[in-house]
Amino acid sequence: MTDQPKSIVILTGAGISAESGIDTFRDAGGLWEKHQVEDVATPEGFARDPDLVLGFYDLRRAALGKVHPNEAHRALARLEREFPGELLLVTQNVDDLHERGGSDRVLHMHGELKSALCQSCGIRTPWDAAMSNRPPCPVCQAPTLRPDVVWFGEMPYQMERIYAALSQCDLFVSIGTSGAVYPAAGFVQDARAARAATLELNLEPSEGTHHFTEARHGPAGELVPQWVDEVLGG
Ligand code: BJW
Repeated sequence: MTDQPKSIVILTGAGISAESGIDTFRDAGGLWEKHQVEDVATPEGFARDPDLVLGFYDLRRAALGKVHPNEAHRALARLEREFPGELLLVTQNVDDLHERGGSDRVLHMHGELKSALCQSCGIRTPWDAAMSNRPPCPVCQAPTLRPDVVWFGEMPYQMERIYAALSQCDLFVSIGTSGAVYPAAGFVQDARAARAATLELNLEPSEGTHHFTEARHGPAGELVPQWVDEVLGG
């Protein structure tokens, strides 16, 4: 690993929030064992059965009130405060635990549970309430709000900014993600094309673990604070 990185891109996935009590997607007992992905995480599933999809996200949004950030979220917030170089924190997670852990600059490439997207006027607006009761859009009043999350077949947010950061970073770190979903799963190769060092911090080897120059396996709540200590010099 680069001893003193100047520009770091961090990608987080569901594993970083697992120790906070939020289910991952693909682990045993994860969300995709309880729900069909094509029913709840595709535009086609939403068109077929909006009540099912709105209810699925209403439950997950409400559950955020019962969970708290863990040591891994807090360590990344400390890194944001104390690292003197460039840092981009990209999360695939739709929860708000990075923000509640103290990170001020988080790029949610797969959207956010606490945001609504109006299918009529296209506005994205902070949203903390249910949607299955079809509330009106605060801007155009149409009852056409959907969760502001990125489903399969949709374009993730801010890809230009992410690719620009990957092309200039000297360290890419992937935390708590299975490497099963693109384009995020390809970031390690994008970073390597830019000659960056690449580090995986995950409970177990991810699907793309062989692409990383270094991989450490264990719970994020232990690995991430240790790594942040190393970067900041103890
Ligand atoms: C711990 C831990 C602990 C546990 N400590 N670790 C064929 C080939 C290639 C690509 C495609 C293809 N067919 C279709 C595609 C594209 C498709 C795709 O990737 N499909 C795959 C199934 C193959 N992708 C898309 O459609 C995306 N859009 C797109 O590609 O647009 C075109 C484009 C073109 C060019 C450039 C850019 C774009 C959109 C993907 C949207 C994904 N949406 C979801 C739902 C979001 C809303 C919601 O939350 O409900 O995003 S799916 C779900 O998976 C969610 C997650 O963000 C995402 C990734 O999951 P994640 O975070 O990795 O979780 P898990 O559960 O998989 O893994 C958890 C990991 O943590 C595990 O490894 C554990 O071991 C570990 N862990 N506890 C540390 N304590």
